[in-house]
Amino acid sequence: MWGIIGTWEMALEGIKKASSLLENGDSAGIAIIEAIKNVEDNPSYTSVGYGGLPNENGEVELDAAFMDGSNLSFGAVAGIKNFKNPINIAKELSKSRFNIFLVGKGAESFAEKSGFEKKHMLTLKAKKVWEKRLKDIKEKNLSPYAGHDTVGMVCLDKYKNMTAATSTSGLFMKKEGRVGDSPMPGSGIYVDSKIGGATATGLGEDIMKGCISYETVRLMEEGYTPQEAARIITEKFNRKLMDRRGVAGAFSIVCMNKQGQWGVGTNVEFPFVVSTEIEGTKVYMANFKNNKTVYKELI
Ligand code: SD4
Repeated sequence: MWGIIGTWEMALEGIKKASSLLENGDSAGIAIIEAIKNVEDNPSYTSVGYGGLPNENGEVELDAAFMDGSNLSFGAVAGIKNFKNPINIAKELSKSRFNIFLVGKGAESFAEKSGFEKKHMLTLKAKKVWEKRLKDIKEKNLSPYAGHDTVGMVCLDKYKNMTAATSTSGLFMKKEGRVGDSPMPGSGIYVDSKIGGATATGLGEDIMKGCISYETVRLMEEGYTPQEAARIITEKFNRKLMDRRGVAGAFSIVCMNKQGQWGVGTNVEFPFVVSTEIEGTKVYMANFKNNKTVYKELI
């Protein structure tokens, strides 16, 4: 049995590619990286990799993480500039015993020394959006932070190994050096091949307060199905944020267990993509209705 689940519709092409790799017997490590790279390389997606929206200074700073659920190896970069595929660098770091999570200049010099491909990641389109937002913030008193999507995936291969990976440009108009949940183990990403994996997307500042990827995996370990685990964590955490802070940022989780069963939890409208050996590739739309996650297949 193989399977892969990913956040947002932008994951579709990459997931299709990963599915054929998994079907042909490639590993979850290889398949997930191909899927994430597909999103990083597409300039029409303005929240991941090339074409990602910049920070308030107009610079694209990227976060990415990779986790191997078989040995719990983890690697991540944050706030990295001018490298084409941050996910490749995160995967490389996951092979090390020490220094597995590098930020900013340190991440860049590691990437340069290791020979990773450099690229100026700000597209003309992203620059125009940034310029317009600067103007709107000044003239219309608009919030600078609206609009942000991370690609996160969890993958299971035929050999029962699981991986998880994330890649994002983070919050549009973020402060220089700001890091979200996506590269943080337990918050934006977690996987254990003996249980399952989860990944989150949404407002990193809030997601970090609940370590919701780890919590979802923990509930699966306790015997909950992925759908129950994702739903319970989402409802509980949303309530907690509302009770304690009076406000809850948008967040969503997707997860998969070691049998290839999957789940979704969200407090907003949230499309996601799943492909398994049994059900093929499908796009779903999840929603938060009466404090519960509901979802349906998109045609
Ligand atoms: C962050 N969680 O940096 C990311 C952004 C995101 O949907 O996923 N948005 O906070």
